[in-house]
Amino acid sequence: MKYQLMQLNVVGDKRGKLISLESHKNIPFEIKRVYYIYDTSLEQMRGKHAHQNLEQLYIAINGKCEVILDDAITQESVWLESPNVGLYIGKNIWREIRFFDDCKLVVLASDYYDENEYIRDYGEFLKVIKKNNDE
Ligand code: T46
Repeated sequence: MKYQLMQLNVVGDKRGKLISLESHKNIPFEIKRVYYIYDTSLEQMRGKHAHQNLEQLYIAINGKCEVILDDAITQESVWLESPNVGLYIGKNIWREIRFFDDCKLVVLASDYYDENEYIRDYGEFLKVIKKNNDE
């Protein structure tokens, strides 16, 4: 499964804490886009898709969230609940996200937004993975 929990270096002093994110230094891709999700609801799951060409890093800077990751063979659940932990997610991983405690999720992405590279149907996702494996 192409995901990794990454510990982010914290620079702290009596004024508070600071974390810096830099392409190809502590982030394993070039950051082309940053977006964030907030005002999240306990009842509403997000995600339910995979990306054919995108790598991302999730950071829960407030609250917590559960990310369910699926590579078409296994499903794993990862909890994010600290601003100094990032979750790297590679290409072709189906993900579903549940939010708790007013979670604010910052996402770094390796490319600009492109709806065409999303796979939003789980059956289609399984077909793409099978095709990739057959090639
Ligand atoms: C992911 C999770 C964590 C844009 O216009 N620009 C953007 O950069 C993004 C990410 C979305 N949008 C539009 C597309 C939809 O009309 O915002 C709307 C909501 O997007 P979506 O339904 O894809 O939201 P989530 O939370 O299900 O998924 C998003 C990302 O798409 C996805 O890559 O990993 O956040």
